[in-house]
Amino acid sequence: YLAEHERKMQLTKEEFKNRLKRKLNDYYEEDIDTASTSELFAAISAIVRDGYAPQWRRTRIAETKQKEKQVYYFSIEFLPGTLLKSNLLNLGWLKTVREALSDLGLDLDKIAEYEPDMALGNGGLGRLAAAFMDSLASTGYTGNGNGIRYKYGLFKQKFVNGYQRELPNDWLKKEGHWEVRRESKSVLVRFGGKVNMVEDNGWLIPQYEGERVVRAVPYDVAVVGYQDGLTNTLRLWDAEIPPEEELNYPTISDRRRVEDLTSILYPDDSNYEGRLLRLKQEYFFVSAGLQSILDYYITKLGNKNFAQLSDYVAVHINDTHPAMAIAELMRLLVDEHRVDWDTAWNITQKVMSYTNHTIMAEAMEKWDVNMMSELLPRIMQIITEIDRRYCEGLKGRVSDAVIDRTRIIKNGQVQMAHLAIIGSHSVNGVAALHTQLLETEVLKDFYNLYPERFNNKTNGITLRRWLQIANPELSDLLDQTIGKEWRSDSNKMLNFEKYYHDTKVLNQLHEIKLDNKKKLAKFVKEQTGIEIDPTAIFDVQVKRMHAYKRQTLKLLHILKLYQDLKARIDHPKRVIIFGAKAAPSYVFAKQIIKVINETANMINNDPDIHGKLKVVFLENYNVSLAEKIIPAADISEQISTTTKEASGTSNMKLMANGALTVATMDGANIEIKDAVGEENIFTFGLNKDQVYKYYAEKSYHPRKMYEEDPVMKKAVDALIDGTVPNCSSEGQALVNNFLSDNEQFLVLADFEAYLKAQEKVEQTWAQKRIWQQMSLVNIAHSERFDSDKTIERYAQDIWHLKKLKIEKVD
Ligand code: 26Q
Repeated sequence: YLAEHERKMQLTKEEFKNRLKRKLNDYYEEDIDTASTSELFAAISAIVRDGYAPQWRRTRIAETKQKEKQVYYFSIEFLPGTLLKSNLLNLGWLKTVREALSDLGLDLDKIAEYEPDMALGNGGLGRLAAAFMDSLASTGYTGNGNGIRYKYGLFKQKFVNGYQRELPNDWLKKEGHWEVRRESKSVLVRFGGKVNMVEDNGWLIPQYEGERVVRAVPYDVAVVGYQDGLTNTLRLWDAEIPPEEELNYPTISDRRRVEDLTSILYPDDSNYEGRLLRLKQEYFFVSAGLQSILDYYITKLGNKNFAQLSDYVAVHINDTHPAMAIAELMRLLVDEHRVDWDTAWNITQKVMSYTNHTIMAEAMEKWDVNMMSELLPRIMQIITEIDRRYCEGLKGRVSDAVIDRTRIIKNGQVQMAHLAIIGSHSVNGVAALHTQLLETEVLKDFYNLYPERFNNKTNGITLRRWLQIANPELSDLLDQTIGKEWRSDSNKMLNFEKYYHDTKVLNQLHEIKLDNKKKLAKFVKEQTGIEIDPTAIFDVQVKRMHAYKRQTLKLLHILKLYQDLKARIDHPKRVIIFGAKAAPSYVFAKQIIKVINETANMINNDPDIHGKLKVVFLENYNVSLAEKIIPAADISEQISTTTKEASGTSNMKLMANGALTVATMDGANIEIKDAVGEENIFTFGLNKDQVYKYYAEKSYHPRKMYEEDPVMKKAVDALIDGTVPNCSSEGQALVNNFLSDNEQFLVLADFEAYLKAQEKVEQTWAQKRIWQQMSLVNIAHSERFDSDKTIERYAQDIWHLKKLKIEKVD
């Protein structure tokens, strides 16, 4: 074990080498030159765990001693990616370990490749939760993550014949886990059965009959803060059969049902399906999390007065998936701890806060009342009572129509967003436009009722991962120009603008980008066999596959470029790079993948094109792949239908790495434009009023646009006239969609403007110096989207946290 003072002692290369030798010997009886990559990974990760253990303990001790308020971030998804390099970076060990390994003839990056991504999330929402965990620890707030330890992470994507195939992601099979099983902190979660309310000393308490009891066992993952930050905990729950209940699970299928609870992450992004297992998952981690919070409050803080709970505890609900936390906290307070309803409701509202991540109707969770009554009878009673009191409280004060529109239970369904808003003191959107749309459109009734609850918290990203880890060359350039302080104080990045006219720095920027593009080209060659030219424009769209994100608009642009090149109309060399998973049940998204793959195949093998255009669709886009692609991007495609992308976060990552953005005025793109100025971004497309006008007037007639614009018609027709081979039914599906008056995402309406924006891209590309200057401005201003700053705003405005002070040891 390590002595207390060792953390402070800077790890030397020699000391690291000694520890590595010892670990390899102890674990595997191997030496450095005989150990396999997996053994090296396991040994190094063990050294890292020893490295953060003292700070993890100190953080726990300081928490219970100082009793500062803590936030519990409840999220059904956490998407941290790999942890080895980020833990090394945050410990201040990255450079030393890299050099020590290199002395030994080993490559840290190769060893780090062994680690499977912790992919317990789909996309933006899960990645944001992981960034917030990192930022809470790094800024000194005690933040706890609460989620599910899925046995299988998000599926692995393969392409077979251009079609997406899904493979299981059995991430726990590999060695060197970061998690610690904490059996002593297990709690019981109850499902099903019947409830009877019986009187006990004048108190109505529930008696359960025939319910199933599941044991929730936490696995804790350390969240290592940067440098002198805290080491916080991400607590992920696994479901097991309680030892004392073994007899109640006689058959294999009974047992299987318990395992199933935490077996898979639902692979849906922005789409909701009312599946029973999903409802079980939601209640499972919510109940376990809240029970462990109250246990801590009572035993560790020695507090029995729940009226003060909100002075010590904030629970954050990440989208509606954990919204049952509101009913479950009521249940625990009223039934288990005998707090009267009004007091309990007061406490609950003060404790809870909620983030909305979408305005799309199909993503809004609604659970069937009958399903919920059967699975969670007491919770359903409590929600019914919350709803009854909500309606009663408003009766006569507002119109019946407003009550009807905003109540929780309607048409036999529980509206989870309504529960989340009614039970919280804070409701936030994730970018300025998104919050504005919540207030004026989607949630306007609620905004009129409770304007003080609404606030904006524009998303952020962790620059540590997206610059320091993913782009060390650019990070070194920042060090050499503006000094190293930007690494802990991102405001300093603004000083990079001072180099706007510095030819040497502009050239260095160019060289670094070229270098990153060469590395990606090598990777692309290995993965796909496709040769790409590092001097071409690398045009990147990486995000989930979804109609509203409009990868189809990019596809039409590709077809137009291809047709031009065939007709000997010249364009600068371009490589279009896609990364995108489709939800397995999302037929249209899968059709888009097939069509893009066939288009890529056609173009990449057409000798007429002379390699002027390449299309690369990389398989299995995830955090690790993002770390390879993003530093190599020249262009960032952020082309969602205005009003549909709540924020977006890949836009921020790409900007930080010097890519120039082609953007609709949607989500956080607007704030990127505000930060860099109109002249440093390529904007295009319908604005929000034009989009809403189409919807309100039902005046969208794309077929007319198609008939009247020969360029558009030619690009669209390529999908059905045999130009793009091997996908006639999928191509037809896309065209039918484009031409329908019901097409919600207005792809053709933005086509012409998009081409114009891309022409501007080409003109700018020809002016290398201007391009580098724009890139420099984008890098400098990415400081605005540092998730450390976002988390400071949550901590101050919503959670009311103070920073924890850890006694320095020397
Ligand atoms: C709900 C019910 C049942 C099954 C699945 C779901 C489900 C799962 C995931 C619904 C939605 C999601 C994910 C949503 C998401 O990632 N939204 C994105 O959040 C980002 C962070 O705020 C934003 O930047 C993106 O704009 C938003 O699309």
